[in-house]
Amino acid sequence: MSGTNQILSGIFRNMASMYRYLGDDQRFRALAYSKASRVLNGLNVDILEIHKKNLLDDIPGIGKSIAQKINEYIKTGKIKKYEVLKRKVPHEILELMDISGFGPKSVKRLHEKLHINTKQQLLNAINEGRVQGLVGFGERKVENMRRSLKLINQAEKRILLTHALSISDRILQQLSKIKEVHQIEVAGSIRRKKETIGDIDILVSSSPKDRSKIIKEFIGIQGVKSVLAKGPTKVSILIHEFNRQVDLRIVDDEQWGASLLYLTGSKEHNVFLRTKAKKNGYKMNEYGVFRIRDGRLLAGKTEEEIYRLMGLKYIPPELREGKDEFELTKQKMISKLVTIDDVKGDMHLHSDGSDGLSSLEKMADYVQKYYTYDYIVMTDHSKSVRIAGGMNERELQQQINRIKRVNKKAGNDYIKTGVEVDILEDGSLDLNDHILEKLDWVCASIHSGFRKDNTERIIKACMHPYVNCIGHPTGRLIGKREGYSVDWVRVFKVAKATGTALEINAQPERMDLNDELCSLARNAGVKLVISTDSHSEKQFEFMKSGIFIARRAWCTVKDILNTQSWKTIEQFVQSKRKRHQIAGNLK
Ligand code: DGT
Ligand code: CA
Ligand code: CA
Ligand code: ZN
Repeated sequence: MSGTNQILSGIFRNMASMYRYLGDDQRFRALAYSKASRVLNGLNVDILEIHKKNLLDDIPGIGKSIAQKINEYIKTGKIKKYEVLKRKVPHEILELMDISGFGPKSVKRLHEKLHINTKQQLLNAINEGRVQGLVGFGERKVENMRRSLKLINQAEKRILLTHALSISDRILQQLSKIKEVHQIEVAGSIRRKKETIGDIDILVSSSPKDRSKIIKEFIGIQGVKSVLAKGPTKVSILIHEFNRQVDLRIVDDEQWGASLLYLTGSKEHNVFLRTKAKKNGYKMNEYGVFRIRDGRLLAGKTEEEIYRLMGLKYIPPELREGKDEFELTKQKMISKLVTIDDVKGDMHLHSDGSDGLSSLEKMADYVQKYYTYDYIVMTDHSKSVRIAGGMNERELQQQINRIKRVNKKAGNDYIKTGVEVDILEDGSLDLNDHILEKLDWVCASIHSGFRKDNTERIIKACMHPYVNCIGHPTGRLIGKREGYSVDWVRVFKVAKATGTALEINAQPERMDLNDELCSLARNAGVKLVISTDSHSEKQFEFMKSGIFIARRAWCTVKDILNTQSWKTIEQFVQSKRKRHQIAGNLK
C-alpha cells in the first residue's frame, strides 16, 4: 500500500481532536472524523485504488463531506479545512488529550490563560511553576502532564514496529526491482523485530560498478524529504512518512553475510561474537571473519557460514539481543521456537456487536478465506466499556444465538463464543456468572483505573472460575500510557496455579505482554495466548507481531495455547472449572 491510508487516518484523528477542542456543538463532526480515522486505519485496500475507481463515496462509515476531503488530499496533497483548523487550535498539545484526565477544557485554559501552543511551551511553563497556580491544575494533574510529555517526547524518537515494517517493505519492494541489486534485506532493529524502531537500515549487495546507479534510484524513491549524507557505499535519507531516517549500505556479494550480521546487531550480540572470534584466533568485522595469523578470509558470504565457523547454531535475528541467546543454542531450543505457521486460531476479536467495524459474519468469512486457522473466538466488550458499545447479558445471549445459527448454516463449529469482560474497580466482573458459564472462552481485561496498583484486581479475576485469560495485562499504550503497577511475580504464580492464561496482545500500540514480561511469564510456567484484538479484517495481520514477541521471549508451541487444537483449549477451560467445583464442594 502507498501509506496514504495511514496519513489520512492520522489527519482525521487530529481533526477529530480539534473539533472536540472547539466545543460541544462540534461533537458530531468530532465523532464523524474519529470514525473516518478508524475506518481508514482498518481498510484493507489502498485508498488510492478506491479513488482511481471513483468509489470514495461507497466506503462504509465515511460520509460525503469526508470523502471530498480525501479526494482533495489525493489531488492537492492538502486539506484546506485542516490547515484552517491548525491555525485556530493549539494543535501541538492536542495529543495530550489522549491521556486520561486531561480533556479539551484543560487545553483551552492553558491556551487562553498562559498562551501555551506547543509542547515545549507547556514543559517550560510546568518547570517554571506557572501551571501549578492555575485553577483546576492540582499538583497530581501537573505531574501527570509532565509524565505524558516525557512519553510523547520518547515516542517521537521511535516509531512502532508495524509502521517501520510498512515503510521498509515498500522500499524493499521498489529497490528489488532494480536488476543490478543482487541481494537485499532490512537490517538493524527492524530485522530483530524490536517493538519500536529508531531508524531504518537496509543492506544491498551488488557489483561495485553498479553502486552509483542503485544509490541514484534510492534517492529518487517516492516520499524522500532530504538526503542527509551520501558516500560511495552509504547513503542516509529522510523520508516524509513519520519523518524517518533510512540508511542504505551497499556491499559486495562476498561480504553479504558479514555485513548483514554486523548491521542487524544488536551491538551486544556483535560484541559477544567478536570476543568469541578473538578467542579462536579470528578477527571479525563487517567484511568477514579472518584468521589473525595470516589474514586469510575464512567466512563472510552468508550469516550461516559465520555462525558455523564459530561453532554456533544459526541464531534467528529476533534473538540477537546479547541476552544468553548463545546458551539457548546449546539447548537445541532454537528450532522449536513458535512460528506463524503454528497458529491455529485467533482468540480475541471484535465485531460491530461492540466497537469493531464489521459484522461477526464478515470477520469470520474473512479469516476463513485468508487464514488456515481452525477456530476464532468472538470477544466483544461488556457493558461497562460504554465508549466501545459494550454488550449486556441479553445482548451477549443474542450474539451467542447468532453465532450458533451461523455455525449451523456453515455446518461447522468455527466461531467460538466468548467475551472480553471488563474487570471492574473491585476485581469483580462486569457480567453475571449465568452468561459467562455459557461461553467457550472468557478474556477479562482492565479498561479503567490505570493510575493505581492493579495487582489485587488481576489476581481476583484469575481466581474467577470462568476467566480463562487476562487481556492486555499491563494496560500500556506505547508512547501514550505507561502500564499500571502490578506485582508480576505474584500474578504469574496465581495465573499458573489457577489455570489462567495471559495474553500477548498484538495490537501495534499495545504489544502487551511485551517480550520481557512474556519471558518471565513463560519461565513461571504460565500459558500464553497470542491475539490480534482485531477491530477490522485487516488487523488479523497483527498475529505476526505477536509471534515476534513470543519468539523474542523464547516461546515454543507448548507455551502458546492458540497453537493447540480446540480440544486442548476446551480441556484448559474445563479443568479450571472442575477444580473450582471440587473446591466448592469441599467448603
Ligand atoms: P534503532 O535504529 O535505534 O532502532 O536500533 P538499531 O539496532 O537498528 O541501531 P542502529 O540503526 O544505530 O545500527 C544498526 C546496527 O548496526 C546495529 O544494530 C548494530 C550495528 N552497529 C551500529 N553501530 C555500531 C557500533 O558502534 N558497534 C557495533 N558493533 N555495531 C554497531
Ligand atoms: Ca536502525
Ligand atoms: Ca542506522
Ligand atoms: Zn479488546
